[in-house]
Amino acid sequence: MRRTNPRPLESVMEAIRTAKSFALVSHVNPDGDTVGSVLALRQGLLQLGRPVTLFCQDKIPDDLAFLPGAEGFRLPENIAEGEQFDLLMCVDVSDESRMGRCASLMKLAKHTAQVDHHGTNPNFCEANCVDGTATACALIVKELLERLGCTITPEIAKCLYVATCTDSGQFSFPNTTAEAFDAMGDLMRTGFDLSGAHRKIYRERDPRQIKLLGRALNTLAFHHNGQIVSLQLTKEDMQSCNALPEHTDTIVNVGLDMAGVRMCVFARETSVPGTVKCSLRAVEPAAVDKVALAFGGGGHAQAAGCTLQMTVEEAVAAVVSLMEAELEKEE
Ligand SMILES: [Mn+2]
Repeated sequence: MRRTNPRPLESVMEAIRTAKSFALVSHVNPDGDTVGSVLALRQGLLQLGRPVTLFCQDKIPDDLAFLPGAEGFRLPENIAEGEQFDLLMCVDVSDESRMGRCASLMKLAKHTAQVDHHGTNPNFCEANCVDGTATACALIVKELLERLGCTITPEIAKCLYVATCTDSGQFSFPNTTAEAFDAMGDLMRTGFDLSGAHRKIYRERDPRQIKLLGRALNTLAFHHNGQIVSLQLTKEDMQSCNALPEHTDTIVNVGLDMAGVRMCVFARETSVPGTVKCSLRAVEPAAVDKVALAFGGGGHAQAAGCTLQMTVEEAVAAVVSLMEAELEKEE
């Protein structure tokens, strides 16, 4: 561990030392960081010889299911009569509402603690360690486990790697720090299977996703001198690939993977007749949130969405025309 200034983990460590049982909570719509961090923390706490239960209100995504212990997450509703925990720990949960229905577990715990890396966290637990400069919550968990005297096993390393890699855009986002790379060195020394873990999260796709992508790419069209890209799928495309809506999740991003492209819309017919879902993306500083908002949707500057009542062709034309207007504003 190369950090010279340790994080203020004392109150969290004290809460852990005095607890005989733990409940660990991941945030809603769980991502690699909240799942990987909880699973690493679980294995460390098990080394201390005390029972650990995991909770998340939503299903763990399929691409994270290979992480050790991922099958053990419980729904907050599946709590046994009279079940209690000494310490409930929130991991990567930026505020109480991010627990969703798991927030009801707070009152079943004798004490609460958290580790998090969202600077806006209001310190809603009794013991808090929030470091907004940490690349991923996993780096705080790693320091916590080391200071508790736990061994970073290859299985723990795999969880911490997946958490840090996914929250940093494979070590490319501005939140990527030297500490993240130092930590990776420590994790590599455990001998964990880096290539295998990377393949699980970034390469292995459901065949239906690839088939759908192929169909969507057949509709690839350029607008506004190649600065706007559109992609679309019909109900028939979905049915012939036997695909679910979740299999379309990353298609819109492919539209941005070309030089000169600044905005992309991916439009998909839903099972409701005449209803089209649109995903919008932009390359900074271009922004699509106002476009989504104009159609009653919403989101972030570079990732937004909306639902339109028209044909898929009409939806693409409508969104592209507002995208053009956005780009023309700056010209
Ligand atoms: Mn995170």
